[in-house]
Order: sequence, then structure tokens, then C-alpha cells
Amino acid sequence: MFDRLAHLQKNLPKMVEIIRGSQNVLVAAHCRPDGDAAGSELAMGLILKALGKNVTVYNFDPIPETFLFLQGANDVVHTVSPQDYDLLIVVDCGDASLIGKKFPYNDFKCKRVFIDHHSMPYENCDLNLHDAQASAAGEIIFHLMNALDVKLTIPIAEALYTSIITDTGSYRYSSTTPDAMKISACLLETGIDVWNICSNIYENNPVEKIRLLALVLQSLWLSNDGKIACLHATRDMLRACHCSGAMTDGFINYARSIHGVEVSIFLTQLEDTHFRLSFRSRGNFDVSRIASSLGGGGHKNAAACTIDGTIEEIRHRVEEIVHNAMDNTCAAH
Ligand SMILES: [Mn+2]
Repeated sequence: MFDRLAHLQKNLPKMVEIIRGSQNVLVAAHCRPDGDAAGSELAMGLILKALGKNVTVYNFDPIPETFLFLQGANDVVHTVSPQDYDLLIVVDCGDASLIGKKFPYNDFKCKRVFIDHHSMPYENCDLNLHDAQASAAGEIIFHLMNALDVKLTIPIAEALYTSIITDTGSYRYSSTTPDAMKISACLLETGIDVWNICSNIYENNPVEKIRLLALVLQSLWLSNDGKIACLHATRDMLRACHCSGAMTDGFINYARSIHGVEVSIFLTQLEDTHFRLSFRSRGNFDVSRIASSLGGGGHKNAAACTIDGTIEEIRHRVEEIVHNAMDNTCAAH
């Protein structure tokens, strides 16, 4: 029934065996959790609980308010003692460094496993359940749940549904596969309330965020050919609206939504001349390669890194890199 299940068959039984053989499990995901990171780590936590394990769910950063309706979200911890665990499961994360700068990954002497759908499987671990074609890490966790014979409950379905709708952009991105739809159908059959989930995630903005959006939209910059759009949020703008940097999540999509724009970038000021740089692209243009060339990573259509310079310098530098990559892409076809 599921097209991508065969791809997981090699490591799925091994993952089941490792989980069955453990008792005290730490589940982690990438920092600054999005819907997939939060949804998949909480779903994994609930699945392990159903198996009678002692489970702790960790994230370096707080779970955003929009996902706090998910079961277990308020129990997520932000500090960790590696010696307390006999298994570490990292979900929706392509590299241990992305769990968070101070996460003591190398202090875990137990088995460390990854469940992920970023472009490349992470090598420095004991086992990797990886499928770059999965729409969300939550999709792989759905298969793992079945392999573990854990019953799909409403709280697990809500968490997995959150994973899939957020990582597919509400079934708009090209990652929206037949499997994503079939798994979503299974989740709906539990009786989850889709409108309740979606209004928690998408129609629950703090007014501060909307005030910040109004400021951010005024920063719009377009390249001369209209193919690159940039928005930014300075620390002054965040301060004026009483917002954290995480509140800018999703703003970059306004830049990409402009007719003719192929790549959008978003700069969030971290320090005077230090910025978080996010990329979004349309169609085939691969921004993960640009982000990795600058020390970051991500997916084909969504990637990020950090970068030094003034806003003008960074825009100029990135414009050049993106235009070069566009020229090469055209030359290759
Ligand atoms: Mn994901």
C-alpha cells in the first residue's frame, strides 16, 4: 500500500530490535523545532511510552506555542544527562550538530540512532532509518510505529498529522506524495479534528507577530531580474514588536510568493553583523547546495545557514552566488 515502505525494509527490523532492547530513551530533534521536528519527536515519545519505556523528549529550544496543544509538548526538557539513557533517538535531523550547539552528542555512550528525511543520511551514529523522499520524518515514524505493533491513537495521529501538514506546506510542496496522502488518511481515520489542529497551527498568531510582519514586509528587496527576493528582521524590529527571532517563521514565504521570484531569502539579525540566513525556492532550484556551501544545510526548496556581514553585503554576496547557480543550472539543461 505504501510506495516508500520497501526503501525502509533494510533498517526497519534493526530499529525495532534496538528499541525493544532499550528501556530509558531520550528522543531529540533539530533545534528551533518546526512542525515536523516537534510532531515527530512527540509522536516518537508517545509510541515509546505505549511500549512501556521511560521516555524523555528533548529540544534545545522551547516548543513554539503553536504546537503546545500536542500531547507531551509541555513535558519537553531542555537539559540532559547522557548517562541516564540506554538509547538516543534523533528525529528530523540530518546532523548531530543541528540538535543544538551545546547538545552533548558525544557523551552518549549508548546506541544513537537517527530517523530522518533530509538529503543525506547522517553517518556518525549506530543506525539510520532514512528516506529523503519521505514528506516528513513523521511519515517514517508512522511506519516504525506499525513495525513496533503500536496502536495509532488520537494523540499520536495529531502529532504525525502536524509533521506532515507542516513539512508539505499543507499539501502544496512537491513532497506531497501518494504516501503522504495515504498516511494522512490513516491518521484521519482515528477521528482527529483537522480544523482544531490547523487553527492551532495556522490561525493562532500572537498579535505581536502580525505587527512584526508589517515591519518586515517593508524591508522587501528584489534583484533587478526579479528572481531573488529578500526580507529581513533586525534586532531593533524584533525589540519594537516584543518578538523573538523564532516569530519570523513563515515570513520568508511572502517573498517567495511574489510573481517571478525563484529564490527568496530571509535574514534574521543575531548579532550586529551576524545573521541567520534562510532560503526558499520554487521548483527545481536547489537551495540546500547554496546553504551547505555556506556551512548550513536543509532540503532542495528550504535551507538555512548563518552568515557574517551587513545586510547589504550579505544580499550582494548571496545574489551573486544564486545568480551563478542559476546560470549553471540553465547551462546544464
Ligand atoms: Mn522535516
